Amino acid sequence: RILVTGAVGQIGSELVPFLRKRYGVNNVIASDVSEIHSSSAEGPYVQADIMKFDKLDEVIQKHDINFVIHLACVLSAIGEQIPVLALKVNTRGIENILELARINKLRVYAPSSIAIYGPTTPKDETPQECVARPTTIYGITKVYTELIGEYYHQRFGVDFRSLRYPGIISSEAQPGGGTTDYAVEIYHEAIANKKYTCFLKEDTKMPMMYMPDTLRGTIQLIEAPEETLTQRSYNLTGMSFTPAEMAKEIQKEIPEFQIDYSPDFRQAIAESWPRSIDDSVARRDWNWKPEFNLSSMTKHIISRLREKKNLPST
Ligand code: VAH
Repeated sequence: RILVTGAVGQIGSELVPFLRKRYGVNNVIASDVSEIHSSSAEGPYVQADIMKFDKLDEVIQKHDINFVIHLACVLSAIGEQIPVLALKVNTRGIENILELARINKLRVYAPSSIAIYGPTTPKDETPQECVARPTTIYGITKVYTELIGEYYHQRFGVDFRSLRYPGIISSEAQPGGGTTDYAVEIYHEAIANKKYTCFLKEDTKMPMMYMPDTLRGTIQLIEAPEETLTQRSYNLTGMSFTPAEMAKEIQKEIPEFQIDYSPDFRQAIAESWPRSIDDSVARRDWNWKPEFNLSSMTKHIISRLREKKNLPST
């Protein structure tokens, strides 16, 4: 059975139902630090704090877990506001999961992020292998996640896999305190108020991906035969764009949409990251290929949001 930590977060909210459809509802145990959550309505949910080793061990034994998908972490923006929290949660969390994996022979999937790259990394088409000296606490903990995961793989034989996610955009769940959150908020604001004040400068280009591509790519890596893998953690991306380019696409669907810009502390975080990512190694090793671009994603999300708010389609 699979245990998903951080199941209530942006990725977890969509990955859990996706996994349940594929592997069976009762084979996917959702967990998060909060007591109960609506996801428990659609299948098994346990409250579990990733900082508590014994509690996690109890869940693993009780639910016969053999694979942990570890999503629980503190993202970049909140991390820069409370660095000590991000440092503790993001390092102790993966340490507990890997130790439990070593003892109980579990598989582990734990996302990394393009946030592992910093100001000294090439900004365009950042390659799979290059300098990764991040200047955010979140990025530092994701470098650590990759390195400690690779160590448990080569030293103890733990099947550890990871993807360096770009900013992830979804219509179903609100993001959880990241620097790329503007790319989710903007759609909701465009539908609700036909205007949005962006917390980044209009020309801030970042690597992004639409959630359906994220779900598919994650399953592809999880199910890839071990012998096809040349890395434990892969660069992955769908597209790159700026807030101005995003606003222009939205105006094709909502002509009266207006955007203005009021950069805040997250501008410096965004500028420390790459503008675009080279994911050719994932394409070579396990046939990765994104299906959505900015235009098709925008059309898809706006029609989805209109449906959810039962608004007319045009
Ligand atoms: C964040 N959404 O903004 C995350 C992600 C590359 C960005 O890691 O922190």
